[in-house]
Amino acid sequence: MSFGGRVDSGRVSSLRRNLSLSIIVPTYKECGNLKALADRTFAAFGAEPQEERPSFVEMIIVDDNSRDGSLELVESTISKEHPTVRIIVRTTERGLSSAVLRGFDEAKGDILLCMDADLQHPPESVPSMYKPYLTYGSSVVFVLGKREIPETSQWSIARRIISRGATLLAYPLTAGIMTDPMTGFFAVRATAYRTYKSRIDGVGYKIALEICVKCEAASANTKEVTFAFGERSVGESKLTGKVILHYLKHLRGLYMHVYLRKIIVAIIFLTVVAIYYTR
Ligand SMILES: Nc1nc2c(ncn2[C@@H]2O[C@H](COP(=O)(O)OP(=O)(O)OP(=O)(O)O)[C@@H](O)[C@H]2O)c(=O)[nH]1
Ligand SMILES: [Mg+2]
Repeated sequence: MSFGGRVDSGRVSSLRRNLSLSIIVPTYKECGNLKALADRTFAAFGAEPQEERPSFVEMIIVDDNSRDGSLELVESTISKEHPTVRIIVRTTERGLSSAVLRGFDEAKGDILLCMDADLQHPPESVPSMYKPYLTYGSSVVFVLGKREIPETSQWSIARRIISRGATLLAYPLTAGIMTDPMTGFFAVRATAYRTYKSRIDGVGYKIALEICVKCEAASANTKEVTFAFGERSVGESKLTGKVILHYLKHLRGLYMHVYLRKIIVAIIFLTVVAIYYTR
C-alpha cells in the first residue's frame, strides 16, 4: 500500500494535511531486506487512522554500490508498487553517516526519519516515531528510537558490553538529552537539520548522536520512543572492530566540539574579569 504521489515538491505541498515524512535508509548489501522493509512500512501507515498519517511519505534508499541486485529490485519492483520509494546509488563515497546525510539532502519531507534496512528497526514502529510531531507540535524537534533488547535476543554478551560501554563513554555529552545514543532509529525536523547542517561532519557511524550534540534545537526538544529491537535474519552486520575505533575518534571530536568552546568562553570571561580588577 502506498500513498502520496511521485516525489515532487509542488505535489507535496498541495497534498499537505499533516506533516510530510521522508524515510532515509542507508544500505550496503541489504537486497534481501528491501521488499519487506518497504511493504511493511507502507502497510504500517495504511493501518493508522487517516488523521494520524503523514500527508506524504517517501522512502529514499541510499546504497553504497552494493551490486547485489538492490538497484534492480527497487527500480523494477518496489518503486512500481510504492511510487514514492527510490534508490540513490553512491559510487564514489562510502559510509553510513554520510549516506544518511545524502538522503537528508535529497529529502522533500518536513520530518526526516532514519532507519536501518535490516528490519531491526521494525517498520511497524515507524508511525510511533512520527506521532510525537503531531501530539506535541513544534515543541518536538528530535525523536529518538530507544532500543529495548528483548530477553530472547540473540545479541551476544560481547555485543551487549560494547553497546553499554559505548553508551557510557558518550554519557557526559548525552546526559539529560538521550538515553540511547547508539540507536540508528531517529527523526529530526528538516528545518532544524538544515539550520545546523554545516556543523555536521557525517564521518562516524552514530549520526543520531552527532546531530543531537551539534544541533541545539534538537537536543533541547527531544522525545524518546521505545521500540523492541529486532533480530537481523537476512544479510550481515557491518559492525566491525574498525567501526568501533572510528566511534572512539568520532567521540573525541564531539567532546572537543562541546568542551573546547566552553573552555575558550571561560578563558575569555576570566581574562576580562582579571583585566577589570587589575585596572
Ligand atoms: N550506505 C551505507 N549503508 C551502510 C554502511 N554500513 C552499514 N550500512 C547500513 O546501515 C544500517 C545499519 O548497519 P548494521 O550493519 O545493521 O549495523 P548495526 O545495526 O549498528 O549493527 P548490528 O546490531 O550488528 O546489526 C544497515 O541498513 C546497513 O546496510 C555503509 O557503509 N554505507
Ligand atoms: Mg543492524
